[in-house]
Amino acid sequence: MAEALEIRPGDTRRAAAVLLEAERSVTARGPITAQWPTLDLPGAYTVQYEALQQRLARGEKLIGVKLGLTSRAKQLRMGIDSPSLAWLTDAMVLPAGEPLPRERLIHPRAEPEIVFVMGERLAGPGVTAATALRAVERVHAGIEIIDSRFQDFSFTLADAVADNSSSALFVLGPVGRSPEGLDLAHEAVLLEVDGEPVDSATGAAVQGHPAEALALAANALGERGLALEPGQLVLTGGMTDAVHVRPGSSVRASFSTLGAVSVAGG
Ligand code: OOG
Ligand code: MG
Repeated sequence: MAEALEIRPGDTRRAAAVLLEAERSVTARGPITAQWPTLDLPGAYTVQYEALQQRLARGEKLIGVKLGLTSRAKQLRMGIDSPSLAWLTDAMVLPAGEPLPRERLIHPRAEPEIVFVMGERLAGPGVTAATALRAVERVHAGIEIIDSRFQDFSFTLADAVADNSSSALFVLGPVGRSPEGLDLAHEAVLLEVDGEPVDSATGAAVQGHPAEALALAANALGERGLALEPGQLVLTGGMTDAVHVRPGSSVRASFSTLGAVSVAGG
């Protein structure tokens, strides 16, 4: 089996397949860069895109993108100081109220995020936070469940990008609000584990304003000839550090105007 997991430098398809297999078999592994030390960021995005193609080929539907490492709290925790972009598919939706499917997860962590639902197509270059926000139809609270395929969440930026930024699941809050009249820099979140407050932040933690993260995504996609499409979701990145979701525990994110989202640890 160990031999079957070998990744040869330059073999993006194989790297993608190995990461998807780690996810399927719920088995953490060492970083890809240990086997492929010259894997750079463009190469990592190629692995990530290849993994998306493999997900789509097995029937998953593309539903949007997620930003990673957009807040200082997340960047400090992971020791990485630049944001990343990754893909969301319908297989990553955890319906509100459903407990975490623990048997499918290695070491899940939860993080509160502000989520946009696009009303219009959006692609760079030149997208600003203001133009980005005008393309948004609704804003939701969300909790992302991340689950790195790497042991101890230990990785370089290239590893994490190849691993679709530790994507696993996300829960969308039930309240969807028009961005007009919302002050997302001041939108606050209180994160609680089993009813105990553990962290808090405002939308300003995410690149100064979550719409800056959205603009970043649109510009990065535009550079690759891609775009955000109407109806797609954009997770703008963890506002606080992520917290472990232990069996039997529950995590709740209460937002000031976007409502609350909870996840039971299963
Ligand atoms: C990388 C995923 C980052 C976020 O919101 O910052 C991410 C990780 O922390 O494992 O989803
Ligand atoms: Mg996240």
